[in-house]
Amino acid sequence: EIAKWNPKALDLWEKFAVPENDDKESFQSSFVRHVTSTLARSVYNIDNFSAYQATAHTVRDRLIKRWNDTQQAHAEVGPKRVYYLSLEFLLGRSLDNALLNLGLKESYGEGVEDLGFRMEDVLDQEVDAALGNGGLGRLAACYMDSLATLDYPAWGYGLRYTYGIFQQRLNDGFQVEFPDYWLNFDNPWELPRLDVVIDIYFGGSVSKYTDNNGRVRAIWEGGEPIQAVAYDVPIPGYGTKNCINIRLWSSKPKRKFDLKHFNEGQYEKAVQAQMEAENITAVLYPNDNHMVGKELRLKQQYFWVAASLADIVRRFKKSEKPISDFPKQVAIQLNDTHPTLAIVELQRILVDVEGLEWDDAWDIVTDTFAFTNHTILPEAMEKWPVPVLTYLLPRHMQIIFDINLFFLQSVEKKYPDDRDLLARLSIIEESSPQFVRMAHLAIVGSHRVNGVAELHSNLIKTTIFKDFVKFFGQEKFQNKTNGITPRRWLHQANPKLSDLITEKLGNKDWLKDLFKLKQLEKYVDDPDFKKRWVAVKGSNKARLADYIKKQTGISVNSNALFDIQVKRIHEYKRQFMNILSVIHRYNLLKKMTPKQRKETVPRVVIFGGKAAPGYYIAKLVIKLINSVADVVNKDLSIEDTLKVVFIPDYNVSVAEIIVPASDISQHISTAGTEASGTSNMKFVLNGGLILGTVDGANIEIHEEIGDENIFMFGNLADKVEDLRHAHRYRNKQMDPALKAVLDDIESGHFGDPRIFVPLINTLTIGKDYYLLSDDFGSYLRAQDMVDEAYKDKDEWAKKSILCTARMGKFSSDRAIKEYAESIWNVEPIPVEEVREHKLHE
Ligand code: 7GP
Repeated sequence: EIAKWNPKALDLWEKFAVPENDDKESFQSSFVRHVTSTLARSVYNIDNFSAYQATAHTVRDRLIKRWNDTQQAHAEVGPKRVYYLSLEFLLGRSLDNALLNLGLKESYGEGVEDLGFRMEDVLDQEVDAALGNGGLGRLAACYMDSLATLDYPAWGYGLRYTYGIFQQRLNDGFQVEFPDYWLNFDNPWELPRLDVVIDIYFGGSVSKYTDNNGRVRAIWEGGEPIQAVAYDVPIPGYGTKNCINIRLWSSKPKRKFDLKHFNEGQYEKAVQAQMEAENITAVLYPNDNHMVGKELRLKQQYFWVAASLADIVRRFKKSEKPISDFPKQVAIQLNDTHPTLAIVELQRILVDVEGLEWDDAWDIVTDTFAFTNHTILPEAMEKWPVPVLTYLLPRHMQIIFDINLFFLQSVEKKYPDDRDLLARLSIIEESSPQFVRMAHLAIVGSHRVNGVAELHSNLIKTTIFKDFVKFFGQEKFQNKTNGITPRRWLHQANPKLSDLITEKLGNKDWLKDLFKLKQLEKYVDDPDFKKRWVAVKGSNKARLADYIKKQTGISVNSNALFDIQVKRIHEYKRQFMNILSVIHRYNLLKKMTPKQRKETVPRVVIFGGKAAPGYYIAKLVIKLINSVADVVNKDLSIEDTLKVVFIPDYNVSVAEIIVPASDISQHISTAGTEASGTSNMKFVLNGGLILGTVDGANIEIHEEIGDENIFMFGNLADKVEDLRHAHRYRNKQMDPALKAVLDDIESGHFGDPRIFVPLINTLTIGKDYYLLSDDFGSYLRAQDMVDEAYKDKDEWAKKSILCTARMGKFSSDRAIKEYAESIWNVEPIPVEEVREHKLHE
């Protein structure tokens, strides 16, 4: 207010504002100031890590400015906001990304060099923010980048885990897990909001009372509160001043100390409550595509959605609009079923706290929420025991029963006497104990439900959610094919290719409109361009070869075909089939004459990925890969025609080195099991071809890039059930090539074969659920086609260019626009325009 009234003060505020158009010098002055004042160091005791911190703090200052301006603009306009609720945000590193999105990379790079450092080394000091498992968490991060870039008034809500996804190391070829204590040093990418604190209750009891209008109402009085403290993570858009927010909640005890116990001399008991409160956000559950029914996980979920909803409702109330306007101001997207309790919590707030009638409240709730499903794997479907919910959240359990009752009554009305239908649709599974089916609750409480690729969206409509489609109709069920951000996955990860593209297209517009890459097609037959394209790929392969040497000690030939499969280790993703085909290849190479070997294409087969700590079979796959690598890499007789590498601790920043370096990457899930996949998009965008099954987004990538530029194989999704049936009841013959490979393992060729018995049993006793045997033959044939195609370097280069050129569809910008237009109904709010407008007022 003072600034407004006093022009002199206003001038001062302007003069000393954080600079908007930064240059080398303003960077250096801020850098030195942060070294001196923030880090308490000097030129005599500063290392690369301190240089990283000083640079990060300088960028942080700029981010905070933009973040504030953005929030202020939103507050002025009062638009409908979208809230993305995700239990995982797999952000990776922030410094490089922020420098590029803010357009500061060049000036700061020069600035830091003058001061005696190399930007590359500085960037390399940062630890990943690894608050996610895999696809679902990384998708959330890409979506936040697009929401910011497209100027949408959006917020992310998540948890600030003290321990992110574990670090993976190898011991004798076995995975061992180490805690990821990522907050060991200060984290410049968050703003602690110790003033934004919300009390969260568990347990307690529900009582009934009669209100002034004579209606019976419920009131929940929870037990001891736990505090949710907000930590805000600014997310800058590319080429815009907008900077949005991810709000992560951290748990802490409300009362510091239990005085009663303390006075009784029970010190341990006194601190116990404190520790239990802090436990809630201590650790990310390390399971991908798999539900583990731990009570602490359920507490995490409620803690997070209750804090987020309290925050959202508080912000809505500031607008002073009537509560019936809530869905006009608020869209909430549920990233899978993890935040489903938000539906129940909003209903509770509207009915119990705001005093609305049930039906009016329920209309608001369903108009507000939309739900994305990310998997059809049965073991990933969330369900919670009714008894556990009843004692942790007694009022919520009542509300769930009421939601179910009213829902089933409406089903009964439309389809009288179809009791099987009622049982199939019910939110409650009538087992003993009973369970709450979270996906059912999410569907009933949302106005839109979507899958993440065409095939997946069709499959959920015809399988797991079939009865819901029958009841609610088709319109409620949509497809939103996933996308990835080209800023991180091309511009940042592959600077050489980005420069080449920008030079050819004449500007960087393609980074905001990825369909512009189409213009590259003009140059597919330009020999000079092709040569440069191939040189970029070569240098990215050399960079990866260096990384492999450093991490594993293995030397690989960068002229070989780089064949990569990096993703979480899971039976449905079939890394097992890949390593079995490597053994097959190795045995062929050994039988060849030197002349024949000379004519074959040398390969480096690269694996990476974490197995959930309790996933025994997945861990055996890692061990088998390493055992095969040990034998193959030592065998001089095959003359460097084959190398096998397992890169440890695959994560986002490692992916940024791996993705630009592929010739071929593998996406070989059993048809119908991989909902979409997103790394497939990243590899192809970087000019890598793919070898894949007819599954997930592979299908749409194929549609875009054309038959000649992709290697597809395997049985189709609609055959899977019949094939499984045949394995179960007809003792299907195993593919002979596969049988030979298994015999080779059992002979002890790759170390003590007893270790691998349970793994091999999945194909025999286990009836080969993921159909390796059925796809093995066509997989080997597809591999041969890859080898053949790679021999024609010129044609391969052409394919590579066409891959990149045709990836426009897979930008997360396209995906986010589709969500905004057909689910959320939100509009962009460009901060700069709002500020201009204000100046003219
Ligand atoms: C993954 C899917 O497995 C992957 O195919 C998809 O690309 C990704 O989500 C993003 O949509 N699912 C998970 O990561 C997961 O854990 C269960 O889903 C909740």
